Amino acid sequence: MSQPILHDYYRSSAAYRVRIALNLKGVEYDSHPVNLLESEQQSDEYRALNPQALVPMLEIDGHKLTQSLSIMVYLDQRYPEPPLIPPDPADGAHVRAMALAIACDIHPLNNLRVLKYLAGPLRLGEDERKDWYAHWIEQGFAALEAMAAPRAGALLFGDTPTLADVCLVPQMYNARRFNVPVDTFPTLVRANETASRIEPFAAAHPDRQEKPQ
Ligand SMILES: N[C@@H](CCC(=O)N[C@@H](CS)C(=O)NCC(=O)O)C(=O)O
Repeated sequence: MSQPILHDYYRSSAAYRVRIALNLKGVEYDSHPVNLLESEQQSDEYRALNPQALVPMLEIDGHKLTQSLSIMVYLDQRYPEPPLIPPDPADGAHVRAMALAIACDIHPLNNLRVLKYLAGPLRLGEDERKDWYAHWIEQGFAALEAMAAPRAGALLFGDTPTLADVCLVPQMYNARRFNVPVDTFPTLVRANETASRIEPFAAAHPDRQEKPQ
């Protein structure tokens, strides 16, 4: 069976999640960059792979998988060690809630196609778009901080990496890239710093990926 292929973009935070998960599971893969700034995700060829025209997309075990959280659950079932979701049902629900708070309630509002729509049809200027971007991160991180703090350790849930940390690190990268202040979220900052020192997270960082020409 050939190696999995990740359709990837170095600065895509959803793809960054999947890179971290693949690295944590020790799964080697080939990266196929899709240049979002050149709208390669809109091509007929790519839409045939992913009708949503989004990265990531993972070809693995003869399957074509989309949606980063769904891909990570597949990886967790296919490669159970180390688990991304704690086995206790209530602990698992808590970890999934934190991951979903990022992946469903923060990230989609600041996606490239949303920002393009604000700039294009809605004619929002750069300052307004920056406010929009910061607003959803600040509101989402405030809630996540309150969710995480009671059960956090060095990471978002105890001291072992989970799906929640896998989603946090790319979102924190986005926040810092757009100069959104994060100092008021000490649990999130601590978890991000701890996770970023773990090699499977570090190796997935955008600075360590192939950049489009
Ligand atoms: N819910 C999807 C989101 C995927 C997504 O939004 N990908 C972004 C990059 S982070 C993308 O491909 N954007 C292209 C566009 O907006 O046209 C997932 O988790 O996989």
